[in-house]
Amino acid sequence: MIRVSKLLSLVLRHKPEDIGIALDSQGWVSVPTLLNALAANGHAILPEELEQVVRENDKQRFTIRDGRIRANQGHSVEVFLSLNAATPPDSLYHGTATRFLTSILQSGLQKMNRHHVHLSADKIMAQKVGTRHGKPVILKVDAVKMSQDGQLFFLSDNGVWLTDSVSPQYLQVLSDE
Ligand code: HQG
Repeated sequence: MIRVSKLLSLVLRHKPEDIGIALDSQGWVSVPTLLNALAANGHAILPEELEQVVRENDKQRFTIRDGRIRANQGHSVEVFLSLNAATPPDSLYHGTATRFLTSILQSGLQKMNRHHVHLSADKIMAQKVGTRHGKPVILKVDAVKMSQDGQLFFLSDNGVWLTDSVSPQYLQVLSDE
């Protein structure tokens, strides 16, 4: 399951060309096209298996709708997800690795290879995201101040808060509690 999920992340967010598919401008590809391409590349899975992976994915990373599938966020390829701007909670969190701190506190959170900076409403999720990169540290983001200053936030279909960048003045390093 995790193997299929990782493969879906790869082809639906980053490298559709690796299995010879193209995503439409909003990131969708038809389910039969995807399944045929996966099979042709040595990863044959049944439609039911795909549906199960999507349904049971721990972070609800994908959506199947009207016979098509797409990733809900996290792309590096150009896609327009038509996200709606939304009002965030007062504080959001970003987990990163301690070795990135100096740079982040100097130049703010940048989207790096993705389309947005990814933020979460809860610290535990931020901790997990940070751990992916090394020794984790959590940054608290003053989302209410950012909104007041006119910066837009978007909420992905799977509950990830997205924004363009976060300047250092909105960041606070949380000490271990
Ligand atoms: C860091 C996963 C130096 C940033 C997660 C992060 C998330 C800077 C890394 C989603 C920086 C980028 C996204 C700066 C940012 N200087 N480093 N100025 N600004 N960084 O993977 O947020 O499992 O692109 O702190 O759960 O870690 O894929 O972003 O450490 O939701 O669904 O640059 O990916 O979801 O790393 O993770 P990433 P992320 P999935």
